[in-house]
Amino acid sequence: MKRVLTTCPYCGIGCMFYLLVDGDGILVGVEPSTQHVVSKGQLCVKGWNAHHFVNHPDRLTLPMIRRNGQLESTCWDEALDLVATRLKEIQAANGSDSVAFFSSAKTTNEENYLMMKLARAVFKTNNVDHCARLCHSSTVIGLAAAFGSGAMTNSISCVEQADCYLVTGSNTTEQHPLIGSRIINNVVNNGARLIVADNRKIRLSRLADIHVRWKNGTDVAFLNSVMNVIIAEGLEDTEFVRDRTENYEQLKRTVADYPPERAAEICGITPREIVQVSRIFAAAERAMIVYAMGITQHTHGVDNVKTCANLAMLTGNIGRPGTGVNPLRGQNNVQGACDMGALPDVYSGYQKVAEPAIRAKFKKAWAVKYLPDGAGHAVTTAIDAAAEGRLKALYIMGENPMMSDPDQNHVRKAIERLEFVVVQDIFPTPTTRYADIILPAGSYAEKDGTFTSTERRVQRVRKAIEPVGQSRSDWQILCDVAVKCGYGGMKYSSPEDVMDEIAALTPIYGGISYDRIDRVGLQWPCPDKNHSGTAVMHAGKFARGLGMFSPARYRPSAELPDSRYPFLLSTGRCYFHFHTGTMTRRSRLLDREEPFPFVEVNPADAAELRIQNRNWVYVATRRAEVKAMAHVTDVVGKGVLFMPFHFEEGPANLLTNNALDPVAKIPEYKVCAAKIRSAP
Ligand SMILES: Nc1nc2c(c(=O)[nH]1)N[C@H]1C(S)=C(S)[C@@H](COP(=O)(O)OP(=O)(O)OC[C@H]3O[C@@H](n4cnc5c(=O)[nH]c(N)nc54)[C@H](O)[C@@H]3O)O[C@H]1N2
Ligand SMILES: Nc1nc2c(c(=O)[nH]1)N[C@H]1C(S)=C(S)[C@@H](COP(=O)(O)OP(=O)(O)OC[C@H]3O[C@@H](n4cnc5c(=O)[nH]c(N)nc54)[C@H](O)[C@@H]3O)O[C@H]1N2
Ligand code: SF4
Ligand SMILES: [Mo]
Repeated sequence: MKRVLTTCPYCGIGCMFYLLVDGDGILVGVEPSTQHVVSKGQLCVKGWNAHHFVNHPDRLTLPMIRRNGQLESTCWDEALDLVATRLKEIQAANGSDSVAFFSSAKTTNEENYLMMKLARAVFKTNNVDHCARLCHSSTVIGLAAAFGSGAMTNSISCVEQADCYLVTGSNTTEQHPLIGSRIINNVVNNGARLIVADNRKIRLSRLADIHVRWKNGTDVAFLNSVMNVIIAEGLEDTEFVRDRTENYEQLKRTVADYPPERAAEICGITPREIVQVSRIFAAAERAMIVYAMGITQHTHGVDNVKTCANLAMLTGNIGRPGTGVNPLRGQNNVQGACDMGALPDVYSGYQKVAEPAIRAKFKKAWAVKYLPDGAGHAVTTAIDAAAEGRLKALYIMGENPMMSDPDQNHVRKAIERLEFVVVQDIFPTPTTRYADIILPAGSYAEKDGTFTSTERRVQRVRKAIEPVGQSRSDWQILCDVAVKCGYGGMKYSSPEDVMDEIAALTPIYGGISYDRIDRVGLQWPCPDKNHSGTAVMHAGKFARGLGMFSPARYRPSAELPDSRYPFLLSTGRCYFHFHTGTMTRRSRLLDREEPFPFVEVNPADAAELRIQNRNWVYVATRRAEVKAMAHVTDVVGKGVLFMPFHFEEGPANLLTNNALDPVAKIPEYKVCAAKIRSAP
């Protein structure tokens, strides 16, 4: 039996494990790494099952081309030729920005770097983005404004050193299990204080000192009010505010408008709860804010993030172990996809496309005469542009927008209107159905590369088996396309070559190389080969110099319940499935645990509507109606419905609203108006 050390392909925690390969080259299991800094011999249920989907019979094994409306298998040469010629033709006819690229937080750093290089160097467009748009784009923008860097400020090991947590909009034990278990241990064993702010009774709320069940979408009012109390009671960290921040007067003025009585009314809680949270949080020596999608996926997502940053700075909880503002990044390599510049306005390392000196550096390195300077389309605005006929072609690698983007009918119309769609995936998906060409990719188990985890740790991914069928690694496919386009600057002998180029061009990755991260990954910023990486950011000095207080005012969500649609529908995830289910629903043991699309309904609402547990129901919004199984449970508050978006046969994203945050362009997945009735 061969044991190959690699990194989990599911969540951003980045556990490393061994893939077990038998004598016939078949994956037979997973064994946790006892040496790994984060997993320490543990994995969650998805990690334990991460080998199952790889050899599933549904794997895409041959390139496919659409002929007379039907997808037919073909050879690589024809498929790659057609990708190159059609994209070039469309561009020649409609201009560079008529083509867009969706990169992938499932794929490696090297592959994300290559896709953004293909878009920029070969196709001369900044239309490149990925699912971070749907996830932490508010964080990238909000924390960059406050601190000068959009990443998690601290490390996973720091979680054990906090003496108080504010967990808000993060279902930590289900979505980031190995961070959730660290919080539980510290609360149970060491008496750390725990504040949970979430409408749902998540697992952590059972252990919380206080669980605040405010109305979804009212975080700015709540946190402003918490800061109002802290200032009123003189609990702020005066020294930190004086020495390390700017714009405090502005913050003070803004939060003065949020006394607890007013905020409590907006949030649907009591003023007393606000005062309690303020005192617990401010009293802590090391208080840590942990947040995820409940904060970011709103039309005021950036405001939510800035408000979290304000609270951390006001109380001096940043730049030390056990503190910080910690956005838990979701996908295995979403941190890396952002770091690699699979974003419409930056190259790798957040180097701005708008800056002439940066463009000059990349022009020289990539041996091209021209690189575009204007920001390109985001995932969400690309879909809107396609719907309006402004975008003509889309190259999608490792994303499933038909199921993950908001308002599925809108997405379908947009994709149908495109002249040419390339989809590069490991499985058939609702998105491949609309492809003109499907390129079969190798999974994480079939290639070398790196993923960057939520704590900015760059770790190795290693090839354990040969690619299934004729599938090829994404990095090879992208290079092949570039060659077919006549570009000579994307010929590499291995992903390691690509990482050397990344390190040379990307200051925060300057010291990363495969030999240095052979066993243990390094945390960026790691500027040179002698630097040992950075566990805690902003110690002594923020990345931007002084921390910037960026006060925000409460703005209601775009679509609120009314008499016709009286429920607030919130969407998200469950423990056993991952996103659009392409991998977990093909893992027998995982799908068995949660086999049906479901909606959580509060018992009081269910009684009124005569809905019983496990009844089938219809959930409807202004956009569509979806059938799902009712889970009658007080996990959700009265008037709130919660649906995960994992199920193709009951897709939550038929229902969601594609209203966007004006700056981050992130959709409001967490709030829309809905109604529910029994299915006959
Ligand atoms: N098992 C599993 N794990 C995953 C994933 C998966 O699909 N499955 N996906 C990964 C990815 S990419 C991501 S981004 C993360 C997401 O991880 P999380 O963000 O933790 O997951 P969600 O279920 O989207 O939402 C979390 C919580 O936000 C709360 N919430 C909703 N609205 C609000 C609000 O207005 N304010 C506040 N304070 N809270 C609110 C919800 O009640 C919910 O409990 O998980 C990662 N891990
Ligand atoms: N309603 C609602 N919608 C949401 C959210 C929500 O909370 N509510 N959350 C949003 C968030 S946070 C996120 S991150 C997005 C996720 O949105 P997506 O990224 O679109 O969802 P995934 O299912 O992770 O899609 C990844 C695709 O990559 C494929 N894949 C896996 N490995 C590889 C590989 O090595 N190579 C290639 N080429 N393909 C591969 C998988 O088969 C799958 O089709 O969803 C968003 N959508
Ligand atoms: S916690 Fe995340 S990285 Fe670790 S095994 Fe589970 S899904 Fe994989
Ligand atoms: Mo995400």
